[in-house]
Amino acid sequence: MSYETLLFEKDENIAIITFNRPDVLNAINQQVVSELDQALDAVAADPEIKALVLTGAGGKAFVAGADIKSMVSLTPVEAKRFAAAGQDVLFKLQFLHTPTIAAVNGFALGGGLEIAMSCDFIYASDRSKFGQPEINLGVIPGWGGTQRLTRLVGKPMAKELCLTGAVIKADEAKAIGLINKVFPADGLMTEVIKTAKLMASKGRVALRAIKHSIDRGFDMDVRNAMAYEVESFATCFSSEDQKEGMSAFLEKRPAVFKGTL
Ligand code: CO8
Repeated sequence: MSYETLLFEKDENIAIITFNRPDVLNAINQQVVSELDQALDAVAADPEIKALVLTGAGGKAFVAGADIKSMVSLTPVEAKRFAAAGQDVLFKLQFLHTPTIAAVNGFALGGGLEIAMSCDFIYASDRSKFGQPEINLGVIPGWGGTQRLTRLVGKPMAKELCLTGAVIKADEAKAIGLINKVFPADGLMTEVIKTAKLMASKGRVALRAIKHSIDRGFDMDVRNAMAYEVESFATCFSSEDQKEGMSAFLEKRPAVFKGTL
């Protein structure tokens, strides 16, 4: 599969998708949305891939948002279609079975922040900047910003960011719980890949069960969420990985997970 707006590479058992429109700070148009959709399908279909990293080309931006040039003359119907298509792809990203990290290496604004928030967590360079500046364009976030941001940082902070369009630096983003870790720019990818490979060394069934238990459980009442966790826990016991993980512990050797049921 070849892409015009993305780079897709594999490094052992992790995949790296790089948004690759540096001339426009990797802004997202319809082509990027559909290529990202295809790339996520490719990740889901590849049994070797056990973790995914998303990042941006050019050193200045992760993604500076939806492409404003391609949005300026949208009708309400077209805007609805563009927003819905983006949301569908970001649900696909959020509910991918493999763990995902957003490696934010510059601006993550508007749709860019919405993509990063659809990953399991965000690592960022100390030069990164985050915001939902749609208010400055006379619109609102349309790819989940009002919802994912609120769930990550709480209502007052999400409202402040969306209502003012303020752009915050990496240290502030970390302080409000939007991102997990901040690294010097030249060390970001090394740290991201190290963490992706650490996750990829674990059992596939348990990785998937943890992701879905946290993501789906978060949207349920606590009793149903706990029941979902019980079912997910039990499912792990049908896997070779559970037998290998526990046997390895008892035999005092490192576990070698094969990811088979
Ligand atoms: N769309 C299109 N082009 C962009 C975008 C963008 N989002 N961001 C930057 N560019 C282009 C610039 O136009 C410029 O192009 P050119 O060289 O041809 O003039 C090039 O990238 C470099 O940008 P700047 O010269 O502006 O670089 P600066 O370092 O001066 O500024 C900023 C960087 C602060 C990031 C600035 O470019 C900026 O403010 N960009 C726009 C950020 C923004 O408003 N993002 C939100 C967009 S709206 C959105 O994401 C909604 C998502 C939901 C969609 C729902 C669908 C209906």
